[in-house]
Amino acid sequence: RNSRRLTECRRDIDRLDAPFLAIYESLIPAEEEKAKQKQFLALLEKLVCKEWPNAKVYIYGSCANSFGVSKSDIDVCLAIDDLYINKVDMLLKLAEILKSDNLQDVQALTRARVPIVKLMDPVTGISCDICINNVLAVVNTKLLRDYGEIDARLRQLAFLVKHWAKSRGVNETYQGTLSSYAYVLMCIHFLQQRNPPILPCLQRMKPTYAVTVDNVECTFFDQVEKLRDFGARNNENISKLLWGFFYYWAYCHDYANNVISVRAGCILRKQEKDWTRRVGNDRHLICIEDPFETSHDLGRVVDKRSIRVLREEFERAAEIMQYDPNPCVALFEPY
Ligand code: 3AT
Ligand code: MG
Repeated sequence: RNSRRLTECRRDIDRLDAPFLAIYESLIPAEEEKAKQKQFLALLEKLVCKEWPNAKVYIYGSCANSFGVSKSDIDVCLAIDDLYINKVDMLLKLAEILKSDNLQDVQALTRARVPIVKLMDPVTGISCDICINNVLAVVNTKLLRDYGEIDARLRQLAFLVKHWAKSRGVNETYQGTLSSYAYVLMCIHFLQQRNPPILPCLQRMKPTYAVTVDNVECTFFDQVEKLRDFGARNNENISKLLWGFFYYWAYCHDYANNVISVRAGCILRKQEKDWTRRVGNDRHLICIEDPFETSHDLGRVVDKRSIRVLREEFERAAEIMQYDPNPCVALFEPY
């Protein structure tokens, strides 16, 4: 498999920097889009608070973690401090309220792993998923956003990786490939591992932020404005990093033994996590530890078929980054 392992980065890699940055910039949502999201959120808050005055409305996911490309769906979490709440009943009630306010395509998906209401706002064209009390997702959203503020290269890398994954059809958890959340964690881990590092490990620094959610203690250093120079000793640019990212996942990652961990800021062994064999549907064929729910492997959706698809795509991308005369086109070719 690795017989064509590359060794050194192509000489003209710097030439690719401007075109990759241009693609990154074309993916950033316009201010106008952000304003529409705010407008939509205000409407939602009004409708929710009428029925549940104690509920709080949070956005999480890519619209709040700074890794959202233009036209992303909004992920919303209703937080309600009531132990006896029945999520399914609440979602059904919510769906009713939203329908009667003329929102479109309102659907309650109450049997999903995370039950949600889906809808579309005809005024702004925004699609949205609403869940209840998924507060850990709100906290992991903050962790990602804080990492995003440390070094601009993380956002550039993550946008390009997500764009690649969507173009190549490997951002489909229903088909056994990885979530956007997993890809962003892979990018953070990768930048923690550069030499010199471009990102620190916020969860190993003195905590300045601490919450306990669903019995999980979430603590990390969040005064990221103090870390703006952290990656200054590393002057790798985005094209080199994108090349390195695919090179790592194509040829360097030890899929049989290793787990990547943003929490620990290093590679862990599958052995120490007891992720060495299939348990139920968790096959651990590519292991990405959730930063807070550490027993949770974000690669668990990946099966025997999809791991092949993923690794072939990493290899394809690595070869394009190394040899293709015009990688900015070939990399994102629709599959
Ligand atoms: P897109 O731009 O929508 O592709 P996203 O970051 O919004 O990217 P998702 O819509 O897949 O990603 O997920 C929304 C958020 O839900 C992201 C993260 O805060 C949380 N999340 C997603 N998958 C998991 C997971 N397996 N475990 C814990 N949190 C998750
Ligand atoms: Mg999303």
